[in-house]
Amino acid sequence: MNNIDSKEWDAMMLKYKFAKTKLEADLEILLKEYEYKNEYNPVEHIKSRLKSERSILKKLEEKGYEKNVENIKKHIHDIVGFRIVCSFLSDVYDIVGIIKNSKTFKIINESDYIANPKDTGYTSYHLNVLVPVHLEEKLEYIEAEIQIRTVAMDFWASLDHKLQYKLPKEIPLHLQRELLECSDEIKVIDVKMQHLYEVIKKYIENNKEV
Ligand code: 0O2
Repeated sequence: MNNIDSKEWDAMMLKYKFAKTKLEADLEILLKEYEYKNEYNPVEHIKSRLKSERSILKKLEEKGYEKNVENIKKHIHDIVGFRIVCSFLSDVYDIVGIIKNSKTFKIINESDYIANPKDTGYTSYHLNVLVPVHLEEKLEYIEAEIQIRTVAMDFWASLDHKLQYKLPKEIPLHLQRELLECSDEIKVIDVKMQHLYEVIKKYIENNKEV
């Protein structure tokens, strides 16, 4: 399936691995600093992964490109993937703000699929960043994708992934519609939880002992 020279493949993947390690450390610093300053941790959990060889080649094929390292670097944007799952809607935008304001990464693309959901009903905020990796002889910028979403969005995306996204064939239209409906219902819950969060915060503020 892969006719790319194995040494060339390993060298490419090693750099993505370095970028993943670097991004992990940088994000941890940014988020811990935020937590310290605000006495609040917006993160429920973080997942990271390196895309498998099979998924990389499948995606390249679907996009219609010839299998070579150059095309992988140019057209596959999520070999290093991070998912930051947070509690409330406002946390998503706060985290996006922290990453965008950081001098550590270069932002090369952003997609607000919360304001503009995908046709499937998928919602999340995507940031594509360049991670600076200091190699022995030079500095290289390696691409990574960070997905930021609430637990509710994550719940929908995980189940959708299982039900639909990875299936080779299109699922029937009425099932697609039901998935879309679930996404809409989840959106309503996210907005309600955000409202509750703000009301509770105000309540605590007003009832603080002086
Ligand atoms: P996996 O297995 O999660 O890694 P790109 O695909 O990046 O070249 P595109 O399509 O504009 O270009 O990228 P996008 O939409 O910003 O990001 C694609 C990723 O978003 C997917 O990666 C999924 O992780 C997620 N995603 C997008 N649409 C859906 C959806 O309808 N349902 C679910 N569950 N996830 C979605 P992969 O590599 O396709 O999959």
